[in-house]
Amino acid sequence: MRDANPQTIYLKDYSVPEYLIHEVDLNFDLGEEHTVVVARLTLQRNPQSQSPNQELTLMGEDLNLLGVELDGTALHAQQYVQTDTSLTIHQAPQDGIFVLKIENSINPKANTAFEGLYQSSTMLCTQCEAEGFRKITYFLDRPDVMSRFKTTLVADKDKYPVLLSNGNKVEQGELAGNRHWVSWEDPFAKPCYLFALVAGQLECIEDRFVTMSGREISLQIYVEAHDVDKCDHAMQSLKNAMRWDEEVYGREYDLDLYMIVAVGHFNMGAMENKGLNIFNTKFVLARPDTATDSDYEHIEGVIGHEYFHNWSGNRVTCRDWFQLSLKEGFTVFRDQQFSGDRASKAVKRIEDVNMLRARQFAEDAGPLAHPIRPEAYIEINNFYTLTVYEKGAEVVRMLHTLLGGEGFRKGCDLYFQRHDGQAVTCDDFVSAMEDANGRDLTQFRRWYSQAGTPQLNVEQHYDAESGQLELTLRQHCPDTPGQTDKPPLHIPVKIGLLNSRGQVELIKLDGRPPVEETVLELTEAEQSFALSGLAEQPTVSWLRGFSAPVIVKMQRSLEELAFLLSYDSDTFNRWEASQQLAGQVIADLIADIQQGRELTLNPVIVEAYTKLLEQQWDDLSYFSLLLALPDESYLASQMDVIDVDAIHQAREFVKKSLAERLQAHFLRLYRENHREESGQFDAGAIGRRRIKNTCLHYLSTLETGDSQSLSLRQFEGAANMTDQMASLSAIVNSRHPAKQACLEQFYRQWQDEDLVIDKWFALQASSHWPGTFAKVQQLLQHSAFDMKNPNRVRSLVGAFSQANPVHFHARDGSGYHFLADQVIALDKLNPQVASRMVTALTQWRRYDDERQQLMKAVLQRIIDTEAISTDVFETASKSLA
Ligand code: B3K
Ligand code: ZN
Repeated sequence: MRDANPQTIYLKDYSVPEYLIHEVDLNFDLGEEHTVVVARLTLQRNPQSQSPNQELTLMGEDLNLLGVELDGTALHAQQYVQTDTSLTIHQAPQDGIFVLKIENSINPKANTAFEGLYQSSTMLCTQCEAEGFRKITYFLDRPDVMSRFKTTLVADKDKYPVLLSNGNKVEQGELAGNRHWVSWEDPFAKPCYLFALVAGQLECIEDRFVTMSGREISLQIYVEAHDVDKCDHAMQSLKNAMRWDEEVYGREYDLDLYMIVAVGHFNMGAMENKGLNIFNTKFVLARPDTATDSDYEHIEGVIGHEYFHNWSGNRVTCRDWFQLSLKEGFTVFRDQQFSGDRASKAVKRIEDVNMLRARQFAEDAGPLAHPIRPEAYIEINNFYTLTVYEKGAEVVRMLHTLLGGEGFRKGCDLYFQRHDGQAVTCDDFVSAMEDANGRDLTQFRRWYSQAGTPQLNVEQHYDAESGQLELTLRQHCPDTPGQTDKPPLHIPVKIGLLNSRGQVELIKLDGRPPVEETVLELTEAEQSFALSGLAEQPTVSWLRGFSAPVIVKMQRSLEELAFLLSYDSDTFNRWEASQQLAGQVIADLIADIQQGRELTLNPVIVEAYTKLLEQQWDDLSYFSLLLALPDESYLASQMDVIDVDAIHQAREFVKKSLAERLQAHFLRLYRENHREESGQFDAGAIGRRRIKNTCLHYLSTLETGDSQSLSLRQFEGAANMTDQMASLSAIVNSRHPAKQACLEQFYRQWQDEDLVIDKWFALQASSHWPGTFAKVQQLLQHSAFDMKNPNRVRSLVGAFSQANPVHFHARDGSGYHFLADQVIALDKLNPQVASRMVTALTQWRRYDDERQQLMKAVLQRIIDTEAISTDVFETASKSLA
């Protein structure tokens, strides 16, 4: 391991900083291989610190120290001590303000980990969250140290004509030798993780936004010249997000300038640096012919997410990294609400829950399970997880459900008012919700400290004589690493009732006025609720809108599911019924495959689908979700021992059988909705494309001449990327004579568009067609593959290991060895991304013995690799533990 003794950091050890940094004055003399940083820090001993320590220890990594001055006097070597990770000043002043000047140099080009200052194509940019600022200069790199930053950038005028940092541009000038400089000042105190700088040859797209109080904000998106035609959607999304946050949360933007820069090399999606967001190009650039409808939606979602951070994250930030969900869970909830309001609420909720259940539930049930507020970590970058983000958002959503929209808004207002300019905790957030609403949320707080997905058993007992329905709920949270015997949680369970004709039956509970739906607040391990005045036994629609991140354990017959699929007025539960119905049909077929029985399709699903296909639908995106079979990953989560091959075979069998039986319907729907149109990003056009492409995928399983020419015609005539990708995917995942030719044609057409070529890699890497593994190995040697580019790595190695269960889990272990080889190679360049790739192996306990052994062996091989990073070490060793 690179660090022989990786240190674990504990939440319980938190103490306030010993020093505060009020002002930071930074000067960068920029060069790709040699950048000199001069930092003038105005410090003071923190009056709140009880520590007797008289030394000042700053964090710093990979820095070349050139000199230190204290209040204008150079310190000599005995007055400070340097280690690989720190700089300690002996006898730092204990009273009053003092100024420390530190000069150091760094090499951005050698920085392939993309943390700190690094090079992406011809530009220089930064990524500081969580702990990247210490790779720029020595600092108190912790979020509860908040400072006002002034930054001056000096660089060659031709190489770096654009020089950006946080806040407002205050001055600029020319220097000898074709150099220039620009100074920036950010009036808001911030933690250093929100610092950013960008230098490069960039084009700027400009617009403006007038805030609710009438202030005019300049909006700027910076991209490389060849991408200026792909920024309109991002700009519109930004304006939509700004308006939405005013209307829904009453939050206004605070600086006069909002900048977004798109960079091609980025470890994640985007970063909310104050006034200067830095984005992965994937979440900015879109043109109808280069980006799919989903890309358009994701761009709007991520632009919104980073914008919303300006309040939930920047104005009010985290006290320490254990509180990460304070800003991330809340901001994900906000971006989910935003996207739901912009398009279809029903579709957005289903997509979010689908992802949560397929991926976060697996994380919560595996060796890496942790609460949304973790208690210990080795490498904080490993804790930007589905749990902190997605489950964190569900926890905030439950507060919204329990307090109601208005109560939740009151809580948010109080939170922002009380803590503006502070670094606070998850507890502070819940306290604001309590105080604004006069509610006691003591028990609710357990959601922050308890890991694992709770299971809910529900039972109902109807008494015809009294007309009473008794609902009994039992909750249980399984053991997770380090946590057993968990006390009950406060769970909001939203329900509705349907009578035998499928109509709404009113709920009468505890003498309250009858309502169409209600939230049962489950707080005990077991609790009953009595509903009265029911002339017949109703059907209960449980956990409407997925009101809590739990697993409901109950048996429903296929007939009951078909009934709910036809009549449930809750759009989420109606979809849920479709998933459970198809899931049960597939589960029976899996058992047939495992026992060598012949496969026949249960007619219940054909009937249910026929009914759906015969109805008229307004929201075609929602309709296409009702027709989509559950993902293989979701089906896997339902099995005790995951049988990837049987899951795949059973699901394909259902898909093909449905296509055979319902061919005429699918073809009609396809024809009704197919247009050779350039992409129009509105709900109607997106819905048409979704339903049409869903039909195309069913039809392509038939592998008839007709179905093959249908996909080929769509591929050749496609004037938007959604249609082009959908048809190419149908072709690649079937026995199509034009497969190779289409792949080559696509590559030739798009070879200059990196994001489209990423799709080309990902589509081939996730294909279930035989021969995919050999193809993936070939693609690794392709001239367009680049291990140094995280998007490319994710599109090949990530797609193969995380979105291709049949081939990744090949019985001979070839997929596992392949992944281990790539992780080990990538770790030398980019530990953060390498560590993410390891998570494909984390669920090893869920597979059969043979696969378990193979997966364990490669995890061990990764751990035993010389000089493996602490990032990868933590993920791999905790996976094995
Ligand atoms: N806050 C960043 C994530 C930083 C990840 C550091 N490893 C993006 C976001 O969640 O908005
Ligand atoms: Zn975020």
